[in-house]
Amino acid sequence: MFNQIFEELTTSIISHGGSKVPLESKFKEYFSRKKDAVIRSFVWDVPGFRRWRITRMDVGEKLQVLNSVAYPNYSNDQPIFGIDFLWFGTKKKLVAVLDFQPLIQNDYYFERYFSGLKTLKKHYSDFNTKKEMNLYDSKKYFSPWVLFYVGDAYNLKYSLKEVFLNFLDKYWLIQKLPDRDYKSLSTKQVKDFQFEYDLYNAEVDPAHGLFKSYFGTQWADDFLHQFLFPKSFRGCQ
Ligand code: BLA
Repeated sequence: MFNQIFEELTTSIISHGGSKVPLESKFKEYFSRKKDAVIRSFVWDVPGFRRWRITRMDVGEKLQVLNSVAYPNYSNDQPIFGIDFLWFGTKKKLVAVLDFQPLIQNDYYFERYFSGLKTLKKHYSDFNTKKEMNLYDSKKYFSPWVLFYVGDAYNLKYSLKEVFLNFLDKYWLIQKLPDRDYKSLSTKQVKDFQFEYDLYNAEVDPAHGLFKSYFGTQWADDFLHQFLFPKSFRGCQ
């Protein structure tokens, strides 16, 4: 599950000038003690971004995960790229979340950055899970047009790969928006919001328990604060 999407994302990053950043070995690949789970991560240096990370977790039929977050440079106030795909094979349950994660919730900002995502939201009507988010606050770093699917993977009308590729295309497009008279957030504001994103997510991320159960508390804490959300790490600049 998600192999093709992972390959497509990697290819697209490379075609946008991305190069791989070396990673500490315990974050690059880590096995559970019982060797029934493995988690692999990748970081890319992509023009226009200060960090683009991808994580895959493989627990066989029990669980497959593809998660990716891209933080634009502080000089750019565009939303953070975020996807979270989970496949619980034995339950046949797919959770798929794709969003342009907004730094702020306001119409002026939404008007600039969200026309592409709005179009996808209209088109992919399955990605309209009414279920309230119970772990995250849907007003914090989620847009009103978040593509959110929970359910049987086989009931999806569209292939997840197609949805993903269109989503990715729309995201690349917002990088090329002309300045016109757009009044962006300041570099300092972008930095503050991106830091707060890490702090907030390190607090609420539902993956922490999962990581703990497979990889132990120490590794789970390190992974959460040093890899997934490094600005939540005490001592970071
Ligand atoms: C839900 N994400 C989840 C759940 C898990 C993860 C275990 C609960 C699924 C369930 O039982 O229904 C797992 N999250 C992970 C993993 C990583 C992670 C393994 O960060 C890291 C490798 N989450 C994101 C990003 C988005 C996101 C970038 O990390 C947004 C695009 C969204 N995940 C998201 C949402 C839910 C979720 C909205 C549903 C939570 C809810 O209902 O409140």
